[in-house]
Amino acid sequence: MSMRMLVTGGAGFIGSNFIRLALAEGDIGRLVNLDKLTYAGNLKSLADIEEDDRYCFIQGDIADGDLVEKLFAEHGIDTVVHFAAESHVDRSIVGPGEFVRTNVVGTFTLLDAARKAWADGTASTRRCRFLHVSTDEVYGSLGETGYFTEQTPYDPRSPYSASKAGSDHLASAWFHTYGLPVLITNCSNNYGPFQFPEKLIPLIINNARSGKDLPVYGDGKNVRDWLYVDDHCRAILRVLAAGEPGQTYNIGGNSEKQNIEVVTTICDLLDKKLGLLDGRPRRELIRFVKDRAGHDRRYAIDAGKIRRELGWQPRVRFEEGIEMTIDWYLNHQDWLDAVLDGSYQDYYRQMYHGR
Ligand code: NAD
Ligand code: TDX
Repeated sequence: MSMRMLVTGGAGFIGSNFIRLALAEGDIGRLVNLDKLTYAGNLKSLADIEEDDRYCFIQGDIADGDLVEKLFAEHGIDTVVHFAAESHVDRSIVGPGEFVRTNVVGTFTLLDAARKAWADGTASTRRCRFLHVSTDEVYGSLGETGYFTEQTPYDPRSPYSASKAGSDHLASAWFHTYGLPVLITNCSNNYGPFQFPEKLIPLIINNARSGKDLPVYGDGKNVRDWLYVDDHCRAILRVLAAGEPGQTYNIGGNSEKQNIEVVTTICDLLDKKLGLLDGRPRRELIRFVKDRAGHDRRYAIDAGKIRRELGWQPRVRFEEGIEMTIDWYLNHQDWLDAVLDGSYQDYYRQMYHGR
């Protein structure tokens, strides 16, 4: 039977990539996208699918219980893919309240609406799934060696990761206590088309293209494990199709890089594609700035479980993915202009002023 799916946060980076893939390749009868359209959400990211008969968009807040319950009933939802969140670590340091509200209270509201909706017998007649999308940041920070597995104890360090850890525990509790068919995925840093240019990769592409400073926090040697967004979305479809409720699946890109390597790679590729900037290499724009408070040193995922049990592994190597991403941003200046409105420019000035 085709899925009747509620996607939350579908106007954001990963959610919009997921909706596009799910409509193209998933068995979808209905897909409702519930998104508040914060600064991070933009319907321009979904312009090519908005006419699809199976798709509808609802602007609203995941913490609005009445709205969420109405959506379950009206659309006969049997599958939830929960992306909606405040997602940027730097913002969580300056304003943690919204992270607790959306990530913790919002997740609770959705879990409870699913529990009520599926307790009416839906789950006995249809296959129901609640997939909670989370992050490797809940596991804390690694030293030079080792990997996060599904057994790694939680040790969140930022208000963002603490709020995600809280939401993961709620999701897990709704499985154990109420039998809600919950699946949790914890993935590493995503990159690719439609990522808001406050995150490292699109920020550096955007600034380096036009000759602005490139802020690198601390010594630039923090390590992230980069996952191409399409690979992540394919993993989510796979977990929905074959994952076991109550289980957690780690999803990683097998592409560990120091931040400084990522930044210099982008500079060199842009020099090659666009030519030098006034005769100078873009690496000269790099500025080492004050470190992020509580900056996790290294993240790296052991994605062995999802590979062994569900047959998923990443297809895109970082070298290919970063080139595709740069080309996408160079060809979508209209999208960048649309998402970078005045409020973001103010935030950016505030963040970097005096660093
Ligand atoms: P994003 O910031 O690009 O998008 C978040 C979306 O959620 C936006 O469209 C926003 O409008 C919406 N939203 C925010 N608050 C809302 C609310 N209260 N009600 C309804 N909608 C709301 O985020 P992303 O990078 O696409 O991340 C999606 C999910 O994946 C998040 O849960 C994040 O924690 C997780 N994740 C992201 C990454 C990454 O590298 N981007 C890595 C691991 C996990
Ligand atoms: O200007 C910058 N300079 C810089 O050196 C920015 C924005 C970041 N950095 C560093 C900090 C990190 O070590 O680059 C690394 C990546 O930073 P972000 O893009 O902010 O991502 P990160 O903090 O690692 O978190 C991301 O991956 C995990 C997402 O934002 C989270 O939502 C996800 O859970």
